[in-house]
Amino acid sequence: MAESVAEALAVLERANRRQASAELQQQILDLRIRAGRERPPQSATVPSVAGVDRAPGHAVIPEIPRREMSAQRLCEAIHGSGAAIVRGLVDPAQAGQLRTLIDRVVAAREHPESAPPREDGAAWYLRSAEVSGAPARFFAEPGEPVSASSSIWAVDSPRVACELLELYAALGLPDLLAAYFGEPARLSVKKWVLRKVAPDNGAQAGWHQDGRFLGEAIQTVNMWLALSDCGGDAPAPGLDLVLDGRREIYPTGTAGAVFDWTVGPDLVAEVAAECGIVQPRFAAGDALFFDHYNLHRTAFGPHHTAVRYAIESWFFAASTAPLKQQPILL
Ligand SMILES: O=C(O)CCC(=O)C(=O)O
Ligand SMILES: [Fe+2]
Repeated sequence: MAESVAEALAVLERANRRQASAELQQQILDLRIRAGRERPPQSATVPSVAGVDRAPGHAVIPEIPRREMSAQRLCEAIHGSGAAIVRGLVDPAQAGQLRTLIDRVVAAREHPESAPPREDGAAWYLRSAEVSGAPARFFAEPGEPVSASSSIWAVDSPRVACELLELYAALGLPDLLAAYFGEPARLSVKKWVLRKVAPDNGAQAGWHQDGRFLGEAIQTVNMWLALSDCGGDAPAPGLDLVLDGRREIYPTGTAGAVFDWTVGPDLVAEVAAECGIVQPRFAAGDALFFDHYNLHRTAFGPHHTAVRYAIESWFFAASTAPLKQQPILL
């Protein structure tokens, strides 16, 4: 990162910590989006995958104790089994605060008259001129029934995005990911998403690999942070994953697939016959790490009665971050 950018960010972030300000939050994010477009040269060494056991048949996703989290451990788990779980990455109180923040952002979008999108101290829901496009809509047209599910780009809430950036720094993610990628990591506008998923809302949950949309000439890590008790027998939907370290992109739109972007159930069954499907149970604050090769879907089932909150943060190796995804300086 250019020193002038780092200095400007440090000044803005210190000022926002001293006195929270909607204007500062917007400026911080704008600066990070502008700076995210620069591509640093690829540099250092990356963790070795030489000894990783890619044999299918691991029965569970490897778990890494929070204090033992390292680029090497993450790399071994992702390359070996397709994913890793870090329990209690965020403590339950902080997970609760993040749920409250997501509700506030959803309210600002849905009911701006009672939940102002902008207050002096908080840019709750404000679109930056640096951002283009829009996430998939989950809200109905006037007159249609309103879905309880929401997906909101984190950047559309500078207040929340700034808080998350501070959290990621406190967790040591920038250094951990730089060691994983061998270069700095970027977030992106399009793949940094606040999620509130309704139980059994009728949505078809499609098996997919994010590499299908993002391309394969990339290096990524997705940190999917559960903010609700979800998955498995929990009342809220989690994620279903194929335990697969093979790292190949499967064809979509075939083998009984409902959509052209999903992997058909017959093919999923074939792949899973060798490696198995897991429906992990998550507590609020648990994090799941995987990359663009992971085959997964949002879980759905009749036993779900509760809303699930989560934050999806796709990190890219800076030199491979697709400009279309609108990279953001981490
Ligand atoms: O939160 C979900 O249900 C979907 C998440 C997902 O597909 C992802 O993080 O790639
Ligand atoms: Fe996904």
